[in-house]
Amino acid sequence: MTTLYTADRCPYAARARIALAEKGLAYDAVEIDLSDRPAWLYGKNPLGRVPVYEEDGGLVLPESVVIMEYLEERYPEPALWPADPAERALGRLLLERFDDLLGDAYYAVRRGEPREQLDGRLAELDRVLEGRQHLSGREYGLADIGYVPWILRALDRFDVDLGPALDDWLERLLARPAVAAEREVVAAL
Ligand SMILES: N[C@@H](CCC(=O)N[C@@H](CS)C(=O)NCC(=O)O)C(=O)O
Repeated sequence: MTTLYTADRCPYAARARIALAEKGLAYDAVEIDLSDRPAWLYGKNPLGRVPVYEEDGGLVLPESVVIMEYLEERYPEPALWPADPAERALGRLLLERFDDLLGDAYYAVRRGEPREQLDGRLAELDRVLEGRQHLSGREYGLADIGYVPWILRALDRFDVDLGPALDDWLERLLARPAVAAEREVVAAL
């Protein structure tokens, strides 16, 4: 059996949860108390962070993007990268620049800083989505999964306003059971 060391409140772990659900893969979820982490977690990830994905055969993978990419290569169906190489590249660019495009602004609000920068980032994402259905283009995929955990949490915690294109994108994503399940996780935090 596969194991995911995870935490409900962790949006990085949510990326792995959503990707696993989209692939229809069963796994044992081991919830980690991030305020009192077990020492053995550092044996699986020297940084002591979740998510960590582990297979019976011995493969141990930290880092949410690495886990998502591995799942995509190991279990190609259903595909979570678009067929078009340019759209894939665009999706990877969005994951690569996640901190600049959303993450840093989100965590600034978590630290109690004003929401202005986060509102600006959300407006940028709204503009990106004006011209496309999904973050990397025409098809749903890892770029969407890479961003939606923070959008769900920003709505729940900071009551942010989403522009119309971002709002439509979220509606499309929430029609997917894997993303709807993550909204339930957030609602129960
Ligand atoms: N780059 C990592 C970030 C993971 C991360 O920061 N996880 C947080 C919880 S959301 C954590 O474990 N924090 C504990 C720590 O940083 O010590 C990834 O993408 O998986």
